[in-house]
Amino acid sequence: MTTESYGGRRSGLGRVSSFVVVANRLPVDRVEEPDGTLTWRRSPGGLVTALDPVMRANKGAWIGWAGTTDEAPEPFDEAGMHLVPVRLTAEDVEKYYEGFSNATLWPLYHDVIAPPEYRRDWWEAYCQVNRRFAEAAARVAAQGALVWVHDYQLQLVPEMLRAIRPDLRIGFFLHIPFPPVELYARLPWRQAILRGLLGADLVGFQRPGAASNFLRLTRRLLGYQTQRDRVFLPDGRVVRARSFPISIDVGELEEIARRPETERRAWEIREEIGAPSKILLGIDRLDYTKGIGERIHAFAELLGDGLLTPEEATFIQVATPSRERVEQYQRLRDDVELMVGRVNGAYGRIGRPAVTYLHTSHERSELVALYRAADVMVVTPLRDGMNLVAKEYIACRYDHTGVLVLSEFAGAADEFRQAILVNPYDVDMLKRRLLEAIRLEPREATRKMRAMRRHLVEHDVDRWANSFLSELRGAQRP
Ligand code: ADQ
Repeated sequence: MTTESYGGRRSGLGRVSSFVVVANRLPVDRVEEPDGTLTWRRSPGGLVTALDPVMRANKGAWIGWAGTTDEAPEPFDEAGMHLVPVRLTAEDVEKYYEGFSNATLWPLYHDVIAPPEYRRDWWEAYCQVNRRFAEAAARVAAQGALVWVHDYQLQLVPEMLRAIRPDLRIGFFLHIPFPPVELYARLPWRQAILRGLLGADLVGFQRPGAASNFLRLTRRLLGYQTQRDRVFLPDGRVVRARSFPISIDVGELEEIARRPETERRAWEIREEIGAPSKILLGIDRLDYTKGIGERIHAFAELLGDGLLTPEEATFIQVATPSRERVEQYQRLRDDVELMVGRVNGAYGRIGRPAVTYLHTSHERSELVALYRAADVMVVTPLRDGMNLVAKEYIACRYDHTGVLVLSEFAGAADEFRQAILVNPYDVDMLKRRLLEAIRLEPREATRKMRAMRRHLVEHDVDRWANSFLSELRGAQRP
């Protein structure tokens, strides 16, 4: 990649970059300082960490929504990046983001765990907002630049951008699952979205199965020819589609995990919840795909059956607030909180809850202390693109202790066959796996954790970003 065009100008269009990321959100959050001034702080998200080295080396630009519905701020530089805010009105947020992205695509792509709603006005807003992002990218990208578009909110951007700027190399990465033909075919705008994605030179997925779903759909719904990971378009272009499993910054987490103050905090957490022999931990966005209710239900049955006592094991569930204006999420919160209340009413004691439930966001250091405190990490989504929490737990267990219970339906299950794998829909299996994890012999736990860490250390987030970008760079010149 070259940097020579950065800082240059394309007639009357302002600053341009040779590397451009397009994602729904900018990688910064607006914060108010104690003196009342408004500033930006880099958000803790994994994507910004992953792309940081490429962004700095190429003085990259990032196009995204700033998270408010006020007038979008002018482009600005922060944390070594050129940031270009895209404006969303309150109506855009309601229809493009909460509507089409999170109440149509999200449930459809996650196996229809919740019923998707198909509304034409949401689709129109999705098209309009995708066009706005594509136009912003077209203005910022230097001649021949590399543009990397992210996730389900922006699936039309590759095609729209290519129509304006055929000189660019365009990559797209989907962070969530891509559904099988039988489910995807329900989408009233199924062909338009496939065409949108095929505007890219390279389409990346978390799992090989998602890439094959996509390839099969281009044959079935568009009649295109495919060969292995390639799609042949009528205009002669060739698009590649394959899996690039995302990862995390292992070194950063391990460093925090090794700090004495982290160990102290982990010890404090154990004391504060009544010093149980085993701590089970769940950390998830409060989302119906994560299987939070299923795992608490299984844990409660184990207590009810007398197979576990709260002295032996307690559960900490961190459920990060998420999409709180979408109705399905409001209902989920009520259901989970009702369940936690019932379990604690039945099995908790004073100073010793059966389930400690936290509906809050936490500093990274506190999350790491929780990972250090947890004897068993319970990651049981009903469907998940990857699940970074599973990888974060493994990264923090530098001493090879701890047991991971992992859903077969998380992308991470492809990589961590040594985890205690479970079908979260099967409550009896979930109960058996939880017991197995709690009682796993330490030597066997160490053997499993060592193998999982070896894989993770070799496949960290730098490798993910580099492998995607080097393949994109090698894509056929437009
Ligand atoms: P998510 O569905 O958000 O991501 P996940 O991969 O687990 O799910 O990432 C969640 C992140 O949020 C983790 O880094 C975690 O540490 C952090 N987090 C969780 N609770 C928190 C809290 N209370 N406070 C602070 N941070 C918290 C989507 C897809 C996934 C895919 C990722 C990345 O749904 O399948 O793995 O993108 O591609």
